[in-house]
Amino acid sequence: MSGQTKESLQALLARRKPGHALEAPFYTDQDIFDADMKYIFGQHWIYVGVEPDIAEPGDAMVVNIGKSSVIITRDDDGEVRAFHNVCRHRGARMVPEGKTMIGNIVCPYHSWTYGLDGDLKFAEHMGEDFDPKCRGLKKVAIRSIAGLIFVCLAEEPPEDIEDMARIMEEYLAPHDVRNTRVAFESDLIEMGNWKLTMENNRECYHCGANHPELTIPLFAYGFGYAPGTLDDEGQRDADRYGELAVACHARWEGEGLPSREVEHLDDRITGFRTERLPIDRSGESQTLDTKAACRIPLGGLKDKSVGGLSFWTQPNSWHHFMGDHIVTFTVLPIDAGHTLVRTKWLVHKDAVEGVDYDLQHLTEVWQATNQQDADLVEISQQGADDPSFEPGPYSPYTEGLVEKFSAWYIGRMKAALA
Ligand code: 3BY
Ligand code: FES
Ligand code: FE
Repeated sequence: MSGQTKESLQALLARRKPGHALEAPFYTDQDIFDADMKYIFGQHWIYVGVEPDIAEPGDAMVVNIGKSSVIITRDDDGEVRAFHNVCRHRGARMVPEGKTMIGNIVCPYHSWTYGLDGDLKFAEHMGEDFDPKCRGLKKVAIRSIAGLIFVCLAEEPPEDIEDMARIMEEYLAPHDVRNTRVAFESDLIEMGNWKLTMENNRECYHCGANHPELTIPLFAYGFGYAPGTLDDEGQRDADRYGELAVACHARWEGEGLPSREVEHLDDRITGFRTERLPIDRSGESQTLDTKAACRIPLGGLKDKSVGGLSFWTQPNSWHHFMGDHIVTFTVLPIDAGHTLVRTKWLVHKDAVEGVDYDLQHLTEVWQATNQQDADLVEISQQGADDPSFEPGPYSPYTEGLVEKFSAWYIGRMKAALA
């Protein structure tokens, strides 16, 4: 980054008005996008997928984080490992994006061959002085939390992921992520900056007007509302939600299911929040009829109505863990105005499509919701691109978590540039 760019970014960061959307360049400017990739996606723990993506030794998944490409694999001892997808000879990209099975990692260019531990095992014609021990693949830090895979591109990754791990291992254990299977996966390219995708995810102010499917199982009132302003029906619903949440939390915790809110969104490097939220009607799952989509419960859960354990991380993920299935979302920036949202639906590993679950029943709520959110992100970006754009205020009642995302982002960028 040029000195001038750094100074103007520092000035923008310094004058950010708390409680307001960010200024337009944060959503539109290529230099700021490059800084986001360097300081946010290059230095924090990034959620990339689940252990069931690479269930067996030799399974590999390549995830691109900006210009960095990472090979995530399971070695012969069953350990998950991550390497930069850059050949140590002349740098060729070795494995294309997506999932595959590999015995070794073989570079297509001159056939240098690496083991699943990253060691260089074979390189022809390199002469006597050549030391293969110095040419192993560069490692990327990897941490699996109860089967959710996070990687960090930094040389010294933030150590506070261990605080998140300690809490989340306990919350996630009942859903036994490692014994699930990816039943369906979708990649949706949103026509907007990644921060608009994240801001949109952190509120349900827009849910009532935009998510007819999601608001069947999910209570929008669980994400805040201005007291004393609802009509009679709205107030009844909000009160019902409040009472249900208290009763459910007590019941679930009595059953050994951690449920109460834990929130460290803007006071940690590795910011996160979790809470088990009640589901409306039958209480079972985030489906159109609120009934479990899959007949086989996760992790041997006996109680069908365990709500949805939600887990949100900074900078790039959110997840919903129910009794019968899991929906997990990864946000991967493409450029200043485009963002990939990768969604995976997980069911018990023994569940058979058409027998234990119907794919449409399993996926229809979030397929519809994702498209609605993509449309909202697109119109947000159009506004940010408009010369008349001026950052407006967040609602103190329904957009408190959006503020926490933006405040975290501004704080992390300031720290990186200091
Ligand atoms: O998926 C989430 O994180 C929820 C549901 C809708 C908006 N958001 C707060
Ligand atoms: Fe990979 Fe030459 S660049 S073997
Ligand atoms: Fe939404």
